[in-house]
Amino acid sequence: MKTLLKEFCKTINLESVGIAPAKPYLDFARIWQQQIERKYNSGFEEKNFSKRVYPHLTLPAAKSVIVCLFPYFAGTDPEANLAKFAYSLDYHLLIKDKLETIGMFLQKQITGFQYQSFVDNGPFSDRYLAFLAGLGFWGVNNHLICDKYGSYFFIGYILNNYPFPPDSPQEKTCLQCGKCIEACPGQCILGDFTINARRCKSYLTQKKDPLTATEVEIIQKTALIWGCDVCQDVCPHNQNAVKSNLLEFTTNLVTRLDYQELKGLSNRAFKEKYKNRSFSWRGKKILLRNLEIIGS
Ligand code: B12
Ligand code: SF4
Ligand code: SF4
Repeated sequence: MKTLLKEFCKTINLESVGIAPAKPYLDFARIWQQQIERKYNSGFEEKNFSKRVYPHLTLPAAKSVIVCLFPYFAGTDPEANLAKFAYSLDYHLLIKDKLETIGMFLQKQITGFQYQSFVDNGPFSDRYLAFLAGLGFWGVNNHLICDKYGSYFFIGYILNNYPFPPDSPQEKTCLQCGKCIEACPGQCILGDFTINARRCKSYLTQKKDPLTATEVEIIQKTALIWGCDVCQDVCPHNQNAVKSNLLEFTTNLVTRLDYQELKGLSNRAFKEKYKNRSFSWRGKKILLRNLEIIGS
């Protein structure tokens, strides 16, 4: 069944697919507990600690997790003021669609197949699942990295009740060159494979509460008004990253927002125009605030 699954995934252009076990994620629990105690969590993560650790709380019959990588690198636009992960149509919608295609295929093959699919919004750490499924290795910059696509990929998964045999994690880590630590505008990469998310520019561009002077300074350090790519762009593992083979991520791109254009849109017109873009989830006001901070 695992071979059949992988063959099917290839027909929808998914090359990197692996299996993580549906057992308590105790290694992750230790790291997550430490991040909460140090107040280095962003607040965007799943709030229920037990749900992050015990898969059976989400799907009582869970036996395995199918994990897929979705490469999104489409080149770098030097004029961009959005981070690369936001260039395409909303990845949540694109990926959910593909995961549902896989789920429905398996429902036809396996009697009583139960599943739930997630991307970004699920209870677990997506990176940790992809690590367990053997799809990549840890970077000091916090990313999960793979040989072909570097770290420019999203992670989606299908928690399910079929006992697909798990894959083995990779034993290597990133080159540990330290370039990301040096270049990070928030100086928040701690060197032990974790970050202080509350100083991460990506977080600050999404933060709705008022910003402190230090937070404004962090945002001003680079030109992006949504997200941050510095720790990926400087990473040697991304220097030869291959362009995404998924057309959804290389076409219909928006790389830049214009202050005057945005200011001229009513909230309704903004929603209508950008509702299918991931950068719209915090609303027009936050994007305008960031454009004002950057001064572009
Ligand atoms: C909250 C969140 C954020 C927050 C906090 C990020 C953070 N690093 O914690 C903010 C807003 C800052 C953010 C920013 C970004 N995010 Co984000 N985010 C998430 C989210 C929703 C939860 C992450 C989380 O739980 N963090 C808590 C920490 C402790 O967990 P973690 O980062 O998942 O993984 C750590 C542990 O697993 C630990 N670990 C566990 N086991 C082990 C074992 C060993 C041996 C080691 C060494 C480490 C280790 O190491 C990891 C690093 O600390 C996930 C989706 C999801 N549900 O998982 C996406 C996710 C992590 N984000 C993603 C992306 C693309 C980004 C950005 C690149 C977007 C951008 N361009 O601006 C940046 C990158 C910033 C960075 N350096 O991490 C992708 C990452 C894909 C990848 N290749 O790694 C994810 C997985 C979404 C997805 N499904 O594709 N994000
Ligand atoms: S820049 Fe260097 S230290 Fe940072 S993740 Fe890449 S290889 Fe690791
Ligand atoms: S995304 Fe930017 S601010 Fe966040 S850790 Fe990476 S370089 Fe630092």
